[in-house]
Amino acid sequence: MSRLAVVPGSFDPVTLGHLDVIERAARLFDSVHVLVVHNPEKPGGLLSADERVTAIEQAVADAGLTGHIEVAQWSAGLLADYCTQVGATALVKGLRSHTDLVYETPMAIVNEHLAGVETVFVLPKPQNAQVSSTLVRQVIGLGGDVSPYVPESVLRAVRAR
Ligand code: COD
Repeated sequence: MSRLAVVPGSFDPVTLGHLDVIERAARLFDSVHVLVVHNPEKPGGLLSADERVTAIEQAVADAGLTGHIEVAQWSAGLLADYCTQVGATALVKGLRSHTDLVYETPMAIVNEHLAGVETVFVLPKPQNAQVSSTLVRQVIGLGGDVSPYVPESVLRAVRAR
């Protein structure tokens, strides 16, 4: 049986930490949907949903990960409903610290309850563990260099603005 996993996030913008998680998910599952989800707790932002999708698609291609990875977006409600709609059996999320685990645990329990979907947590490489989209947005906003933290596709999207 073919196993599909969803890697959800705000991805504003996608970082090398996110890519680390996506690569691990791609190694563990037959196919992966990277899902740009509207997070009402994080309004506004750097890139539009379409720009986030494009940046992820290009980063995945640049990393040679094409084949069994699709990038999509979802703003129609519960993440659990997307998983049911596409037949995903797992969500893959990254843990940077115990704070992420505290934030993610209730969502993992509710998603299992709502859709029977398991949440699989993966740890990034140490050099990616401190990277966050929030940090990247702050550095960009203050005119700094984010090239150590994001894929080339994000640098292109920011330059194009
Ligand atoms: N290393 C490893 N993992 C990382 C890194 C890094 N450097 N940076 C981010 N991550 C992980 C995060 O821990 C998270 O798992 C994922 O990548 C996405 O991160 P973000 O910041 O892009 O996205 P968030 O945290 O805003 O998450 C948005 C979601 C929509 C995924 C989240 O809010 C969610 O799961 N919502 C569920 C909506 C829902 O259905 N709610 C009802 C019941 S749960």
